[in-house]
Amino acid sequence: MTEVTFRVPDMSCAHCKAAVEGELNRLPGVESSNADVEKGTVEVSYDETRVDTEELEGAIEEAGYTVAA
Ligand SMILES: [Cu+2]
Repeated sequence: MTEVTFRVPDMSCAHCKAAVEGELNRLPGVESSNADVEKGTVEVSYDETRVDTEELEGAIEEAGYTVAA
């Protein structure tokens, strides 16, 4: 299992957290995700043989948020 942390500064409330985690957790290969609204970060634990960081970023963007570089 691999872990990655994305910076997602435009999350602002519990709904944002639920939306981001919900999209990530739908992806095959995502073990768990934890969005921290205060810090503006999203930690994802995933199986790198099944999903890559581009797909993870895509899911965050699909939820309506921007991944900062
Ligand atoms: Cu929100």
